[in-house]
Amino acid sequence: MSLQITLTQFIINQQRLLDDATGDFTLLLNDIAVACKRISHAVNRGAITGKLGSANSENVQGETQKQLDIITNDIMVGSLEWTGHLAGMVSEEIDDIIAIPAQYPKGKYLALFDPLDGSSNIDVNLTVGTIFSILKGQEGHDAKLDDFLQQGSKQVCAGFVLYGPSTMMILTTGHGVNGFTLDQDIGEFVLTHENMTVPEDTSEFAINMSNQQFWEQPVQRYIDECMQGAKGVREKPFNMRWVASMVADAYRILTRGGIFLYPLDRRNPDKPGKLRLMYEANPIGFIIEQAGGACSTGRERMLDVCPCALHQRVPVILGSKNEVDRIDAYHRQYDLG
Ligand code: AHM
Ligand code: MG
Repeated sequence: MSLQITLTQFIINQQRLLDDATGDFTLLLNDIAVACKRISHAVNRGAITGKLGSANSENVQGETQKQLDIITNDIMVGSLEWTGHLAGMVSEEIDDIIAIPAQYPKGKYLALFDPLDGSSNIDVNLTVGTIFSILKGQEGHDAKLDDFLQQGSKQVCAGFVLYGPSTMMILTTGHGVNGFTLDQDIGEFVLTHENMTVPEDTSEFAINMSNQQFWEQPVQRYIDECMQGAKGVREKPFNMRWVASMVADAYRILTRGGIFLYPLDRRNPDKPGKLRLMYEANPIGFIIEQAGGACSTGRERMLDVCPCALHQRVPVILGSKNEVDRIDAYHRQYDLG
Protein backbone atom coordinates (compact mmCIF):
# COMPACT_ATOMS: atom_id res chain seq x y z
CA MET A 1 0.00 0.00 0.00
CA SER A 2 1.47 3.38 -0.95
CA LEU A 3 0.80 6.25 1.43
CA GLN A 4 0.40 9.76 0.07
CA ILE A 5 3.23 12.15 1.01
CA THR A 6 2.19 14.70 3.62
CA LEU A 7 3.27 18.34 3.48
CA THR A 8 5.56 17.85 6.51
CA GLN A 9 7.17 14.79 4.92
CA PHE A 10 7.66 16.69 1.67
CA ILE A 11 9.38 19.62 3.42
CA ILE A 12 11.59 17.33 5.51
CA ASN A 13 12.64 15.49 2.32
CA GLN A 14 13.58 18.85 0.76
CA GLN A 15 15.41 19.90 3.92
CA ARG A 16 17.54 16.73 3.82
CA LEU A 17 18.97 17.88 0.49
CA LEU A 18 20.49 20.95 2.19
CA ASP A 19 23.69 20.60 4.25
CA ASP A 20 23.08 23.59 6.51
CA ALA A 21 19.35 23.14 7.20
CA THR A 22 18.44 23.36 10.89
CA GLY A 23 14.81 22.23 10.63
CA ASP A 24 13.56 25.70 11.60
CA PHE A 25 11.96 26.28 8.25
CA THR A 26 10.14 22.92 8.33
CA LEU A 27 8.69 23.80 11.72
CA LEU A 28 7.65 27.27 10.54
CA LEU A 29 5.86 25.83 7.55
CA ASN A 30 4.14 23.33 9.78
CA ASP A 31 2.86 26.21 11.94
CA ILE A 32 1.60 28.02 8.83
CA ALA A 33 -0.20 24.83 7.78
CA VAL A 34 -1.85 24.60 11.21
CA ALA A 35 -2.96 28.25 10.97
CA CYS A 36 -4.46 27.60 7.53
CA LYS A 37 -6.33 24.52 8.78
CA ARG A 38 -7.81 26.71 11.52
CA ILE A 39 -8.77 29.34 8.93
CA SER A 40 -10.25 26.66 6.67
CA HIS A 41 -12.43 25.55 9.55
CA ALA A 42 -13.51 29.12 10.41
CA VAL A 43 -14.33 29.92 6.77
CA ASN A 44 -16.15 26.63 6.28
CA ARG A 45 -18.40 27.24 9.31
CA GLY A 46 -19.60 30.42 7.57
CA ALA A 47 -22.98 31.66 8.69
CA ILE A 48 -23.29 28.96 11.39
CA THR A 49 -21.07 31.00 13.70
CA GLY A 50 -22.62 34.33 12.71
CA LYS A 51 -19.23 35.56 11.50
CA LEU A 52 -20.09 36.57 7.94
CA GLY A 53 -20.52 40.22 7.01
CA SER A 54 -18.74 43.45 7.75
CA ALA A 55 -16.79 44.22 10.91
CA ASN A 56 -17.65 47.94 10.46
CA SER A 57 -13.97 48.87 10.57
CA GLU A 58 -11.30 49.85 8.03
CA ASN A 59 -7.77 48.53 7.51
CA VAL A 60 -4.70 50.59 6.61
CA GLN A 61 -5.72 50.43 2.93
CA GLY A 62 -8.99 52.20 3.75
CA GLU A 63 -10.93 49.04 2.90
CA THR A 64 -13.91 47.94 4.96
CA GLN A 65 -12.94 44.83 6.92
CA LYS A 66 -15.07 41.71 7.07
CA GLN A 67 -15.41 39.98 10.43
CA LEU A 68 -13.48 37.08 8.93
CA ASP A 69 -10.63 39.41 7.84
CA ILE A 70 -10.05 40.15 11.52
CA ILE A 71 -10.61 36.59 12.74
CA THR A 72 -8.23 35.09 10.16
CA ASN A 73 -5.62 37.74 10.90
CA ASP A 74 -5.81 36.85 14.59
CA ILE A 75 -5.47 33.15 13.74
CA MET A 76 -2.32 33.79 11.68
CA VAL A 77 -0.73 36.02 14.32
CA GLY A 78 -1.71 33.74 17.23
CA SER A 79 -0.46 30.63 15.42
CA LEU A 80 2.92 32.13 14.48
CA GLU A 81 4.03 34.64 17.12
CA TRP A 82 5.01 32.09 19.80
CA THR A 83 6.95 29.66 17.58
CA GLY A 84 10.45 31.14 17.92
CA HIS A 85 11.04 31.03 14.15
CA LEU A 86 10.07 34.62 13.32
CA ALA A 87 11.64 38.04 13.86
CA GLY A 88 8.44 39.83 12.85
CA MET A 89 5.32 39.71 10.70
CA VAL A 90 3.38 41.91 8.28
CA SER A 91 -0.31 41.48 7.55
CA GLU A 92 -2.64 43.18 5.08
CA GLU A 93 -4.92 43.92 8.01
CA ILE A 94 -2.40 45.64 10.33
CA ASP A 95 -0.75 49.02 9.65
CA ASP A 96 2.64 48.42 11.25
CA ILE A 97 5.07 45.56 11.66
CA ILE A 98 3.67 42.93 14.04
CA ALA A 99 6.38 42.46 16.65
CA ILE A 100 7.06 39.15 18.37
CA PRO A 101 5.90 39.51 22.01
CA ALA A 102 8.80 39.82 24.46
CA GLN A 103 8.03 36.50 26.21
CA TYR A 104 8.74 34.48 23.06
CA PRO A 105 12.10 33.78 21.38
CA LYS A 106 12.81 35.39 18.02
CA GLY A 107 14.00 33.51 14.96
CA LYS A 108 15.51 34.44 11.62
CA TYR A 109 12.45 34.43 9.36
CA LEU A 110 9.92 37.12 8.45
CA ALA A 111 6.33 36.20 7.55
CA LEU A 112 4.17 38.45 5.36
CA PHE A 113 0.58 37.50 4.66
CA ASP A 114 -2.85 38.37 3.42
CA PRO A 115 -4.92 36.29 5.85
CA LEU A 116 -8.07 36.26 3.70
CA ASP A 117 -7.58 37.23 0.09
CA GLY A 118 -10.76 37.83 -1.89
CA SER A 119 -12.74 38.45 1.28
CA SER A 120 -15.39 40.38 -0.70
CA ASN A 121 -16.38 36.88 -1.88
CA ILE A 122 -16.90 35.45 1.57
CA ASP A 123 -20.55 36.46 1.91
CA VAL A 124 -21.42 34.95 -1.48
CA ASN A 125 -19.72 31.64 -0.62
CA LEU A 126 -17.02 31.76 -3.30
CA THR A 127 -13.39 30.68 -3.05
CA VAL A 128 -11.12 32.78 -0.84
CA GLY A 129 -7.58 32.13 0.35
CA THR A 130 -4.54 32.95 2.47
CA ILE A 131 -1.36 34.19 0.78
CA PHE A 132 2.03 34.07 2.53
CA SER A 133 5.61 35.02 1.78
CA ILE A 134 8.69 34.11 3.85
CA LEU A 135 11.84 36.24 3.87
CA LYS A 136 15.03 35.96 5.91
CA GLY A 137 15.57 38.61 8.58
CA GLN A 138 18.21 39.03 11.26
CA GLU A 139 18.18 36.24 13.79
CA GLY A 140 17.21 37.16 17.33
CA HIS A 141 16.38 40.82 16.58
CA ASP A 142 13.05 42.57 16.37
CA ALA A 143 12.47 43.03 12.66
CA LYS A 144 12.69 46.61 11.37
CA LEU A 145 11.12 48.15 8.27
CA ASP A 146 14.34 47.76 6.24
CA ASP A 147 14.44 44.03 7.00
CA PHE A 148 11.10 43.61 5.24
CA LEU A 149 11.80 45.85 2.25
CA GLN A 150 13.42 43.12 0.14
CA GLN A 151 12.81 42.37 -3.51
CA GLY A 152 10.49 39.46 -4.26
CA SER A 153 13.43 37.52 -5.73
CA LYS A 154 14.76 37.19 -2.16
CA GLN A 155 11.75 35.16 -0.97
CA VAL A 156 12.71 31.88 0.72
CA CYS A 157 9.26 30.46 0.21
CA ALA A 158 5.83 31.53 -0.95
CA GLY A 159 2.46 29.88 -0.87
CA PHE A 160 -1.24 30.28 -0.89
CA VAL A 161 -4.07 28.25 0.53
CA LEU A 162 -7.41 28.04 -1.27
CA TYR A 163 -10.61 27.60 0.69
CA GLY A 164 -12.78 26.28 -2.13
CA PRO A 165 -14.48 22.97 -2.90
CA SER A 166 -11.22 21.50 -1.52
CA THR A 167 -8.79 23.24 0.78
CA MET A 168 -5.43 23.29 -1.00
CA MET A 169 -1.95 24.65 -0.33
CA ILE A 170 0.21 25.68 -3.29
CA LEU A 171 3.85 26.04 -2.34
CA THR A 172 7.25 26.94 -3.69
CA THR A 173 10.61 27.05 -1.96
CA GLY A 174 12.32 28.00 -5.22
CA HIS A 175 12.42 24.46 -6.63
CA GLY A 176 9.20 24.24 -8.63
CA VAL A 177 5.61 24.37 -7.44
CA ASN A 178 3.64 21.65 -5.69
CA GLY A 179 0.01 21.44 -4.62
CA PHE A 180 -1.28 19.74 -1.48
CA THR A 181 -4.92 18.95 -0.72
CA LEU A 182 -6.21 18.94 2.84
CA ASP A 183 -7.37 15.41 3.61
CA GLN A 184 -10.08 16.20 6.16
CA ASP A 185 -10.10 12.59 7.41
CA ILE A 186 -6.50 12.65 8.65
CA GLY A 187 -6.21 16.44 9.08
CA GLU A 188 -3.11 16.69 6.88
CA PHE A 189 -2.21 18.35 3.59
CA VAL A 190 -1.13 15.58 1.17
CA LEU A 191 0.76 15.98 -2.09
CA THR A 192 -1.75 15.78 -4.94
CA HIS A 193 -0.35 18.12 -7.62
CA GLU A 194 3.33 17.54 -8.27
CA ASN A 195 5.45 19.97 -10.31
CA MET A 196 2.67 22.27 -11.45
CA THR A 197 3.38 24.15 -14.68
CA VAL A 198 1.81 27.09 -16.49
CA PRO A 199 1.51 26.58 -20.27
CA GLU A 200 3.40 29.28 -22.22
CA ASP A 201 0.40 30.15 -24.39
CA THR A 202 -3.22 30.75 -23.55
CA SER A 203 -6.49 32.05 -24.93
CA GLU A 204 -8.06 32.97 -21.57
CA PHE A 205 -7.72 36.31 -19.80
CA ALA A 206 -8.83 37.56 -16.38
CA ILE A 207 -9.42 41.24 -15.71
CA ASN A 208 -12.08 43.38 -14.05
CA MET A 209 -13.57 44.93 -17.23
CA SER A 210 -15.50 47.52 -15.23
CA ASN A 211 -12.23 49.43 -14.76
CA GLN A 212 -11.53 49.66 -18.49
CA GLN A 213 -11.85 53.45 -18.75
CA PHE A 214 -8.98 53.85 -16.25
CA TRP A 215 -6.42 51.56 -17.92
CA GLU A 216 -3.38 52.75 -19.86
CA GLN A 217 -3.19 52.32 -23.64
CA PRO A 218 -1.03 49.10 -23.64
CA VAL A 219 -3.62 47.22 -21.59
CA GLN A 220 -6.49 48.72 -23.61
CA ARG A 221 -4.73 47.49 -26.76
CA TYR A 222 -4.10 43.98 -25.41
CA ILE A 223 -7.67 43.41 -24.22
CA ASP A 224 -9.11 44.98 -27.36
CA GLU A 225 -7.08 42.52 -29.47
CA CYS A 226 -8.29 39.58 -27.36
CA MET A 227 -11.89 40.74 -27.79
CA GLN A 228 -11.57 40.88 -31.59
CA GLY A 229 -11.53 37.07 -31.65
CA ALA A 230 -10.65 34.92 -34.64
CA LYS A 231 -11.05 37.77 -37.15
CA GLY A 232 -8.71 40.11 -35.25
CA VAL A 233 -4.92 40.35 -35.04
CA ARG A 234 -4.69 37.43 -32.58
CA GLU A 235 -6.58 35.19 -35.04
CA LYS A 236 -8.24 33.14 -32.28
CA PRO A 237 -11.16 33.53 -29.90
CA PHE A 238 -10.37 34.39 -26.26
CA ASN A 239 -12.37 33.37 -23.21
CA MET A 240 -12.68 35.55 -20.07
CA ARG A 241 -12.83 34.65 -16.37
CA TRP A 242 -12.81 36.88 -13.26
CA VAL A 243 -13.34 35.38 -9.80
CA ALA A 244 -12.34 38.55 -7.87
CA SER A 245 -10.16 36.32 -5.65
CA MET A 246 -6.61 36.43 -6.96
CA VAL A 247 -5.90 33.08 -5.29
CA ALA A 248 -8.65 31.40 -7.33
CA ASP A 249 -7.60 33.11 -10.57
CA ALA A 250 -3.94 32.18 -9.92
CA TYR A 251 -4.88 28.56 -9.23
CA ARG A 252 -6.82 28.35 -12.49
CA ILE A 253 -3.75 29.68 -14.31
CA LEU A 254 -1.58 27.05 -12.59
CA THR A 255 -3.90 24.30 -13.79
CA ARG A 256 -4.74 25.35 -17.37
CA GLY A 257 -2.82 28.56 -18.15
CA GLY A 258 -4.20 32.05 -18.63
CA ILE A 259 -3.33 35.65 -18.00
CA PHE A 260 -4.37 37.75 -14.99
CA LEU A 261 -4.25 41.54 -14.98
CA TYR A 262 -4.91 44.07 -12.25
CA PRO A 263 -3.19 46.86 -14.17
CA LEU A 264 -2.20 50.43 -13.43
CA ASP A 265 -5.27 52.50 -12.80
CA ARG A 266 -5.28 56.25 -13.57
CA ARG A 267 -7.91 57.09 -10.95
CA ASN A 268 -5.55 57.77 -8.07
CA PRO A 269 -1.80 58.41 -8.59
CA ASP A 270 -1.13 57.28 -5.00
CA LYS A 271 -2.56 53.84 -5.83
CA PRO A 272 -0.87 52.60 -9.02
CA GLY A 273 -2.87 49.38 -8.86
CA LYS A 274 -5.05 47.58 -6.35
CA LEU A 275 -2.91 44.66 -5.26
CA ARG A 276 -0.19 44.87 -2.68
CA LEU A 277 3.42 44.04 -3.61
CA MET A 278 4.76 42.39 -0.47
CA TYR A 279 2.06 39.87 0.42
CA GLU A 280 0.00 39.49 -2.76
CA ALA A 281 1.97 40.20 -5.97
CA ASN A 282 5.38 38.90 -4.85
CA PRO A 283 4.32 35.52 -3.43
CA ILE A 284 1.91 34.77 -6.29
CA GLY A 285 4.52 36.06 -8.78
CA PHE A 286 7.21 33.79 -7.29
CA ILE A 287 4.89 30.78 -7.59
CA ILE A 288 3.88 31.60 -11.16
CA GLU A 289 7.54 32.06 -12.20
CA GLN A 290 8.53 28.82 -10.53
CA ALA A 291 5.81 27.09 -12.55
CA GLY A 292 7.27 28.47 -15.81
CA GLY A 293 5.00 31.52 -16.12
CA ALA A 294 5.88 35.19 -15.74
CA CYS A 295 4.86 38.10 -13.53
CA SER A 296 5.38 41.76 -14.33
CA THR A 297 4.18 45.27 -13.58
CA GLY A 298 4.09 45.85 -17.35
CA ARG A 299 7.39 47.71 -17.09
CA GLU A 300 9.46 45.57 -14.74
CA ARG A 301 9.70 41.96 -13.56
CA MET A 302 7.61 41.85 -10.38
CA LEU A 303 10.31 40.09 -8.33
CA ASP A 304 12.80 42.89 -9.19
CA VAL A 305 10.65 45.72 -7.80
CA CYS A 306 12.45 47.42 -4.89
CA PRO A 307 9.81 47.96 -2.21
CA CYS A 308 9.58 51.28 -0.39
CA ALA A 309 6.61 50.61 1.92
CA LEU A 310 4.98 47.62 3.60
CA HIS A 311 1.58 48.12 2.00
CA GLN A 312 2.79 49.40 -1.39
CA ARG A 313 0.48 48.72 -4.33
CA VAL A 314 1.62 47.61 -7.79
CA PRO A 315 0.11 46.90 -11.20
CA VAL A 316 0.03 43.10 -11.66
CA ILE A 317 0.25 41.13 -14.90
CA LEU A 318 0.91 37.41 -14.49
CA GLY A 319 0.42 34.04 -16.09
CA SER A 320 1.35 32.34 -19.35
CA LYS A 321 4.78 33.60 -20.32
CA ASN A 322 4.21 34.50 -23.96
CA GLU A 323 1.20 36.66 -23.08
CA VAL A 324 3.04 38.49 -20.26
CA ASP A 325 5.94 39.11 -22.67
CA ARG A 326 3.49 40.47 -25.25
CA ILE A 327 1.93 42.91 -22.75
CA ASP A 328 5.41 44.02 -21.59
CA ALA A 329 6.29 44.68 -25.24
CA TYR A 330 3.13 46.78 -25.67
CA HIS A 331 4.20 48.86 -22.65
CA ARG A 332 7.69 49.35 -24.12
CA GLN A 333 6.27 50.41 -27.49
CA TYR A 334 3.89 52.84 -25.77
CA ASP A 335 6.62 54.34 -23.58
CA LEU A 336 8.82 54.89 -26.65
CA GLY A 337 5.94 56.79 -28.23
P1 AHM B 1 -8.48 41.75 -0.80
O1 AHM B 1 -7.12 41.29 -0.40
O2 AHM B 1 -8.93 42.93 0.00
O3 AHM B 1 -9.49 40.65 -0.86
O4 AHM B 1 -8.34 42.36 -2.29
C1 AHM B 1 -7.64 41.67 -3.27
C2 AHM B 1 -8.61 41.06 -4.25
C3 AHM B 1 -7.95 40.06 -5.18
O5 AHM B 1 -8.00 38.78 -4.64
C4 AHM B 1 -8.79 40.18 -6.43
O6 AHM B 1 -8.09 39.82 -7.60
C5 AHM B 1 -9.17 41.63 -6.44
O7 AHM B 1 -9.08 42.09 -5.10
C6 AHM B 1 -10.57 41.84 -6.94
O8 AHM B 1 -10.81 43.20 -7.06
P2 AHM B 1 -12.17 43.79 -7.69
O9 AHM B 1 -13.21 43.63 -6.64
O10 AHM B 1 -11.81 45.21 -7.98
O11 AHM B 1 -12.48 43.00 -8.93
MG1 MG C 1 -5.74 40.26 -0.87
